[in-house]
Amino acid sequence: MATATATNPNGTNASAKSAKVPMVAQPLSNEPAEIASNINYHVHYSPHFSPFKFEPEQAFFATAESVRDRLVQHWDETYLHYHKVDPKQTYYLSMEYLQGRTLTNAIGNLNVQNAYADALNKLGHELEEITEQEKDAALGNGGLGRLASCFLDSMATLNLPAWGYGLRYKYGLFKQKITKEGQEEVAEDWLEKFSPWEVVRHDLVFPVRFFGQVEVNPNGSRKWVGGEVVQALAYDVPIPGYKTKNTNSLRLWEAKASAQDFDLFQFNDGQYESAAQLHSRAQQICAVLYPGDATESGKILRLKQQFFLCSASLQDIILRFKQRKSGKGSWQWSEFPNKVAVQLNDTHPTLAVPELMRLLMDEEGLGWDEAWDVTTRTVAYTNHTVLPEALEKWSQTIMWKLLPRHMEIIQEIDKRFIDMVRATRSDLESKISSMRILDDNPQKPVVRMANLCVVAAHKVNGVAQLHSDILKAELFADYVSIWPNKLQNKTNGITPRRWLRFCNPELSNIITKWLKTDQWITNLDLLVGLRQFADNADLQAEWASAKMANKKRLAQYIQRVTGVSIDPNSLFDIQVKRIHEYKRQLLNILGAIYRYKKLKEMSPEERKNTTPRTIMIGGKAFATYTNAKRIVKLVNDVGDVVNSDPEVNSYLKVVFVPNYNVSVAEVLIPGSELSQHISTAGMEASGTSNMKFSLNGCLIIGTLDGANVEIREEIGDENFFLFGATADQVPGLRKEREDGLFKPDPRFEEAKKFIRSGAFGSYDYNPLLDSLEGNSGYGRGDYFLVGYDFPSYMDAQERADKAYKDRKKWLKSSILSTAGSGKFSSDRTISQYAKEIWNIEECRVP
Ligand code: F58
Repeated sequence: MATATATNPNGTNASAKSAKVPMVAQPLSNEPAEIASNINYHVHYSPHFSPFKFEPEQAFFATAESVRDRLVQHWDETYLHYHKVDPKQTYYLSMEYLQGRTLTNAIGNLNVQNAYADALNKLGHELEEITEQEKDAALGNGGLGRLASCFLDSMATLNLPAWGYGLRYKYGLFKQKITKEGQEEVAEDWLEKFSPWEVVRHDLVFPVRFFGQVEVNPNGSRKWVGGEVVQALAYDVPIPGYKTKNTNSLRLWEAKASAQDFDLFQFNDGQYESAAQLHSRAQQICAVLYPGDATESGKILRLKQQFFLCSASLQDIILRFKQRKSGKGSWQWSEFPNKVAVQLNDTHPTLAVPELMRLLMDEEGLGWDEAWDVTTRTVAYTNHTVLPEALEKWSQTIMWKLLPRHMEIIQEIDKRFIDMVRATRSDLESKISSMRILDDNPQKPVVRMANLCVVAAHKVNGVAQLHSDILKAELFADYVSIWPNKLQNKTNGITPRRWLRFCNPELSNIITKWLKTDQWITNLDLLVGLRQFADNADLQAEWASAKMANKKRLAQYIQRVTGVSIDPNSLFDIQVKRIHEYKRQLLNILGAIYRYKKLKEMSPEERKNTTPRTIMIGGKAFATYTNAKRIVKLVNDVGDVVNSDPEVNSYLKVVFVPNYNVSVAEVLIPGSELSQHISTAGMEASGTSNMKFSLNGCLIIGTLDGANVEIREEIGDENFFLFGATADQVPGLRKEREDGLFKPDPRFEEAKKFIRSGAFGSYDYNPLLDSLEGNSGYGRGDYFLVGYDFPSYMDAQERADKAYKDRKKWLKSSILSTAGSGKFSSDRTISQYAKEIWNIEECRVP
């Protein structure tokens, strides 16, 4: 028999070892030997590669398939149980999910890590190496997408009957390459081989129409006809809860055209492109996450994606409502909101509102009032931003073209809203034009999606207390005066499974040991129990050694991906998030530049008194966001100079971490000691990485913005390096700047001048630096207050340097950071949504 050999780092021959393990399907066994047999069964009977190959890649796919076996069992039981009990269910509609890898999380939630590690050993492999084979599922841009994924984990863990709906993009978020020019985007095909986690449901296909026209029937009813129709096909991904049978679904839609749409005659006539026109148009829909929308065709494509998600999901939801056991063909539509909650993750799925109205009226025959009552009692909306440029507005012209019936419905919602305000609130007359859904500005008529959401949703929420307060006081203030109870806060959270238990097993074991229970994994408030030991020398020693192990692992990673060697004894200072001017990576790097300059000016003796630091910055810039890309380039250029400067490079390193994603975060966060959350106050809705860092015992340097405010409240202000203007000062400070009253700190001027001197190469940084100059004008006048906050930022950094020297005190703060992070579990967030918005309850699979 020809046997391909695979040699793992231990030098064992995996193929030879696996040849001794029988190939038997034993999907549910917990015995390592039987799990090994089951993996081997998949290697041979679910083949995806040439026979007899058993390298880590093959081992990963076979392992994943064997894990999927047991997930399928739980999944089917969950489906049946929900069908039997028929509880109210939540459907979370999101254009984005940042799932990351699944294997570690799945075997962790199923509590079979050790059994799988042993099984893989029997097959000549190491679990850690196998998990590294998996590609991240990156169907999202950043915080909003990752939040959706944390929510799915919590919904399943809390045994809630709740599903996710999204799109199955072929190319998720781009891969970031760093070249001499700076960031380069490369398409990442996460499905290139295939995803072992998804299951295609060939029986779940729904037609989705675009373009066409509205036909009026003799009885006055209206129907959307013509245009192009593509099919939405369901791919389900199992979402296992932690140590529970409940396994929910993430349903991702894929767009397809049918065989009838293929023009065989044209094809045989050599007209290949036009023969398959609809097929290629269908393929475009799920081709990429967030297609560029600078052009009209890009805008239409993005709108198509949004509608595709909404229409397919709602048709599915309605079908399931009708198929309920208790429905028996005589369902009452007024019951729909008692069985269905639809949550809109930002405005991207807003079209769910007119689509539900259309389906109820035009397909199911309901009248306007009844359909509106059902829709508004069903739908709720989460806002994730106050940045005006990020509030979605769609051109009415494009909307009429693509979705004519929906525009009629939106017009009617708008009209009725105005009538209601006029009839009940004459005092708001002057506000109507800004509260309306349609902005009829003849230059550029648009639909304001956030306004449509607020009018149609029964609940609207912000994602941190400060953010929700700003929504109530500013963006949505006028609506609050009409519907005082509609606006809520739901402070974001993160799943403690992925973000502590699985990414940081060293620290998790210490926590479990000291708390004498591992219940904290599902009841994160128990972490407060660590407070009483914060000064304990034994705990501190264990804590420090876990941190050191994680720092060493991180240093190895940095060496591997950048070639830069960093010192695990230096202070590891990390800022990782999307690159955006409001997040102020520029403030960070200007601070680093100033630090470098001062180090250069010091004598060797003086340098010895400083706190050695490794500053790591990572994140992706939107492909078309020029200033963000210049920041990426600057960080890389500064790193090149600083890291190769023998005078100072044992006191300072600056590293740009390429291609930041969920898996990279899982290595960075456990090894962090200080992390930067330094947005201009009032601009970051919440932030969620701040919670991940804090949970892993990392101290925060930050502004009073987003969830930082609540984190600081929980962990204690003495454990937080606070600086900067507050949200309510910001408008006044901008005004002062416009009036020419701003006096820059000399340290700030010195840092900028140093860049302009060419110290970091010949790239032209003037356009970037000019954004910090002047008092007004587009892209000028330091809108994000980098200059204003610079001195207090530098002072806070100095406090951090000092604090790091007092080891005991630092460790105590680190322990207290973890101890105070209980509030930021997404289990808490989701319980609040379940109770205060969705009105759903646990439905545990026995
Ligand atoms: C983020 N929004 C917020 N949007 O910025 C962050 O403060 C918050 O913690 C997080 O949501 C979760 O609530 C966000 O990530 C996007 O990625 C948009 C997606 C669509 C294109 C524009 C960016």
